[in-house]
Amino acid sequence: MVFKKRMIFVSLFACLTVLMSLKLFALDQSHNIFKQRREKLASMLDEGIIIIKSTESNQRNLYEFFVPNSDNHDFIYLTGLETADATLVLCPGSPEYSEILYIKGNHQEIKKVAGIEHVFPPENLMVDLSNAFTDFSLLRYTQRIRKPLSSEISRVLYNQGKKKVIYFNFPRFVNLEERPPERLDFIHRIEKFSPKYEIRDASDLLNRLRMYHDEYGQEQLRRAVDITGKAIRECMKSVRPGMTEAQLRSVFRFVCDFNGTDQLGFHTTVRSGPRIKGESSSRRTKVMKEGELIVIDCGAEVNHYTADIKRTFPVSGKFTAEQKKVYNILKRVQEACIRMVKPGVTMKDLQEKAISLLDEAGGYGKYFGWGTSHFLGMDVHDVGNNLIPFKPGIVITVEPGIVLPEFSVELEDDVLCTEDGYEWLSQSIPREVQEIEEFMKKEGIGKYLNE
Ligand SMILES: [Mn+2]
Repeated sequence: MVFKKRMIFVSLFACLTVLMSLKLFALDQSHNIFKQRREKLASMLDEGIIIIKSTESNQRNLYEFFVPNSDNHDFIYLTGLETADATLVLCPGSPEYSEILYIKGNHQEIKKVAGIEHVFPPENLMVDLSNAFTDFSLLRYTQRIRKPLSSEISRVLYNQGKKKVIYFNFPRFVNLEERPPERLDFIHRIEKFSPKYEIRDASDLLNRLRMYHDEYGQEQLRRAVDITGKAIRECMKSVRPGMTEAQLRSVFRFVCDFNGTDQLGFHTTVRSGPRIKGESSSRRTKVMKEGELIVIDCGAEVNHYTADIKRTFPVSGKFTAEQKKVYNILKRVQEACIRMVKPGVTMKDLQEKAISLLDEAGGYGKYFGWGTSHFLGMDVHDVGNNLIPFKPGIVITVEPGIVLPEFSVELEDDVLCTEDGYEWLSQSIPREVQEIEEFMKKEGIGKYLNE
């Protein structure tokens, strides 16, 4: 009897263990951030399928902030993978084949990272889609059995209505002077087969998703800001008259690399002395002189998320009285704008506030010639609709400046909109005059580089 009881107990325990491990496995899968993102995207879809192609690089663009792999960010956002020649197909209308990935490499590993069950080599894509775009009801029963995936996509497309809707990742920016990206050939080829295909831009859905950062995205941004802060501090400690702007840029890059960034989110600017109108300042190499102010505009990138921060500090380690006065005006204006950030506020509100405060402080509004804010995320000027009121999860920069003929002061900070206000991600990077001057007395690595 005792023995039996023990047996029952042991089997119960074994059953529980199995159940618990299954539960854990299920939790693990549902906690895959990329899977969650795909499910959210799928829930926004009213009909059709989504095809997202990875890209090696995008068109040469007209904007300095559009980094070479910007076009790949949708694919990385949804899969966590950055392999070239890969295609993600989402077919939410199919219970069995809602997510399919065509990609090179170790498929077991890929399944784990992306949380996708159906992974195939890239060469299967055209065959599978050719079958899928053939009317399901025209297929013989044997074809349906042998090609379950294609039959499923076909069934979904043909059952949903008169139009066969395909969402596709078109580029965000257009440069008509350059050859169009190759992936557009693929979508145009599909379009030619039937007037029933309706090709829509997946960015209409993806922008609405990507502009509100999930926990994972927020965490990567905090890490990117943190490393950027370390590198800026090192630049403050390292600078001295006689050093070139390029040398200070290399200090920034070194500290970022040292702290494990994958790459920089955009080309670093180090500008000493006044801004010159029309000059592209990102590749300057000028020697920095006593009495000048330096503006550094920079951002480390962590897991494809970038910071975007500006600090202004004196080459000599000490602000002049005039520099200090103007700097403090800008600092107060920027702070007031940052403290405005909360749900419901718009970018236009911040812009108007910045201009009016700069004007009140002594007519400085006319010395500020760019936008106060832009979205920040995987791209340094990230996707999102900048006309609608803020909601929790958006991350913006707040970056007013005062550009005088003699010198310019510029500050840029990264701010997350929360439920009831904001989180100032870059607040701890030195910005008070006294704090900067004290900090600059310390020895930095740049001071030893010419020994
Ligand atoms: Mn910026």
